[in-house]
Amino acid sequence: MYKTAILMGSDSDMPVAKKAIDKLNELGIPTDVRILSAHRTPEAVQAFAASARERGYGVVIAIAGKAAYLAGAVAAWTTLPVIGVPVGAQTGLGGIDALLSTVQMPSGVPVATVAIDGAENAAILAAEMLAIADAELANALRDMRNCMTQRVLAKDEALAGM
Ligand code: RP5
Repeated sequence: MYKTAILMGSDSDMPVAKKAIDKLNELGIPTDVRILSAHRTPEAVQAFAASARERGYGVVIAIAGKAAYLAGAVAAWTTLPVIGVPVGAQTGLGGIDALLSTVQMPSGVPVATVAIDGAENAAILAAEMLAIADAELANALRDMRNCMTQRVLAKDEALAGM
């Protein structure tokens, strides 16, 4: 199975990254987690991204806040799919800064951007990409979706009985 990489711009992004780590672990997807900053360690970002495919990664999740350049910087150095997670619901600008920095990639170098702090969805989207060529993972995703549906139906039923 391809590995997934979770990159975060700072250790302060860990509370958001944890949501992706937990979901990928739940799905049994091998995952490496790194702190790599587009601004503070640009050469390390380049080295990681340029060799990611040959080192067995299938998708990269890049998590960053403020002038969030990480996902775009990674995408510049690889043709692997890159999923960007803008961080910052708790900051002064509410993550709008990171959202716009991540989502507004110029044509030719895409970053698939999820919601502000939406790391769980980033993990699920990464799994869906890997499941294109992995029937067992596709089944796990279907089961996970079915469980979610059942939980919502149960809540609705409980509400109706009140
Ligand atoms: C970004 O700046 C990081 O991804 C983080 O979200 C934000 C703040 O970083 P710290 O100053 O907390 O290290 O590069």
